[in-house]
Amino acid sequence: MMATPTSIEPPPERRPRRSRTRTALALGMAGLLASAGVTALTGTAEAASTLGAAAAEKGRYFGAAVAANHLGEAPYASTLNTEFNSVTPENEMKWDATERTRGSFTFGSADQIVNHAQSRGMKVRGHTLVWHSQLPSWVAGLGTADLRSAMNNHITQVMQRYKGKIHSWDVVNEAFQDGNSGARRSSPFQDKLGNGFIEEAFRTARAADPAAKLCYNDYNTDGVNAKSNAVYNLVRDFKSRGVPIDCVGFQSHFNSASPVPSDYQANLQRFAALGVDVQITELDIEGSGTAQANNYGNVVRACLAVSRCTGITVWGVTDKYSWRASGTPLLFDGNYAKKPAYGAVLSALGGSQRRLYGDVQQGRGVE
Ligand code: 9MR
Repeated sequence: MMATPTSIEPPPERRPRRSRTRTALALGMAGLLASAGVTALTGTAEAASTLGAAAAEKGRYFGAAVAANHLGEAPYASTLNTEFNSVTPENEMKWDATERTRGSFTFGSADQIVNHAQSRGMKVRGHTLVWHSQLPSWVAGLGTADLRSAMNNHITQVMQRYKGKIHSWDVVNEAFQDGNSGARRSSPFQDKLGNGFIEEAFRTARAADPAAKLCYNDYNTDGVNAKSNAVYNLVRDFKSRGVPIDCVGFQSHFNSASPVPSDYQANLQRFAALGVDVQITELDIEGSGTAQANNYGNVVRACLAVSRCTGITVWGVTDKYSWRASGTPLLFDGNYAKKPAYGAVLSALGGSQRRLYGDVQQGRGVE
């Protein structure tokens, strides 16, 4: 069977519409080829060949955390631009980046990422407004009344800067303790403003940018446990009292000590049943090869099985710049080559990798 090399095809948007007869013939042929182990043929409806496009066909986004200072690296930018349709600034929107000195806001690096994304039609997740970490020391030094007004001002200024440009905001990040207590974590906000600080932050956030989805985001909440129960109770309480909250972010940082929980999907589902979207916000899974690929595939399938799981963000583009690079937890290796995990994610999303003409000549399969 001759196959036209994909590389000479125009992109889908410039291809003429096919007649119904041709499509039917092509589909019939695709069936025959599928039974011969060939996944697709030029001339059939093509599976999406990038993470973003495949996720979009499932009504989801597929994003990556990005760092402004890597955008000038050609393979970094081209991998980002080709594969992802959402970005999260990895550090650039945090308090220490945006308001290092009280009342003096700096948005240069965050602007760079937002502009990069907007000019390419990518969504932006805002990360993060109220968090105990990466917090300039002046915040911890404030008294209660000043801290309240500083928190609300910070939320308002940062959100208004990007009003209308942010799909979802991590309004409050990591407010609960690890372990079995289900208690709040000590932070300047918790210690001085008390339990009500989360509600106050969300109310302020809703007023600052009513179009943005407002998320609570945390780690070690990926399965059913004391910490996720505490978050669940918070969200249930907010929904019952009309406190604005639209989504819960599950960071999903996994490794052998903290594997993908067997009740991951069930946990996502129970939150969704409260009437919020769920998002996988910082996914990375340490490991390599088939084991890593299988874990990634399972995470993606869990999200797709939950209708309110609206998107997945991996916490970086390449292993090279991961916050835990030695664990090689991402989808592209340090040379931007696609790892087995990439293939598992793409295939779980219903996509398929495009083969080049050289692959056809060498019998590696065709499209
Ligand atoms: O990936 C981020 C890394 O570059 C920073 O040094 C670190 C500082 O705390 O934050 C990392 O991102 C964290 C995210 O903002 C919140 N969840 C945990 C992430 C990994 O530590």
